[in-house]
Amino acid sequence: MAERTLVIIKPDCIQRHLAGEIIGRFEKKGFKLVAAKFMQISEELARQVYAVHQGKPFFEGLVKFLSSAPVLVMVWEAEAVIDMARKMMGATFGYDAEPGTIRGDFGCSKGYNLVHGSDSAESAEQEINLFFRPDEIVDYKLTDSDWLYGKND
Ligand code: DAT
Ligand code: MG
Repeated sequence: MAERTLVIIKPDCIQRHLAGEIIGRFEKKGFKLVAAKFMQISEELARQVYAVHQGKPFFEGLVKFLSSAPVLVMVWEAEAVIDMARKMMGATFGYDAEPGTIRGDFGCSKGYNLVHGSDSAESAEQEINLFFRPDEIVDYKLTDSDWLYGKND
């Protein structure tokens, strides 16, 4: 089965009207959207999403930011999608991110960074389970998948 990753279009990205731009980049790349939810993340859930950063100096601010306004949470699927999505997002902050990446093209903050993407297969599985029940992830075939991926999908 192709890999899956959790992507969050964060509060700053929604407020800056950039959600469509981000979705468009992943669509055009050829990733398959298999789940999506527009919601406001509770402080408790934000703590779970960023549990690995608990104790770091920026943790409380990060939790406050992620739960401050609505987000769009998505699951995207493709071979090696975890690494590809993170490459497309760029370095953690727009200040350092290369032009051509999402963070590099749309941000210059050292605090807000528009998007979240899972960083490993383990965190992807864990993060997807935080937001979606198995029956909320849609199983279907893109009609152009042979053209997108070759015949090896
Ligand atoms: P990434 O989002 O690139 O995976 P990360 O997992 O290291 O980055 O950190 C999670 C989030 O925490 C990141 O999106 C923004 C915030 N963050 C990371 N390092 C920070 C720092 N030094 N100061 C403030 N916020 C930080
Ligand atoms: Mg991370």
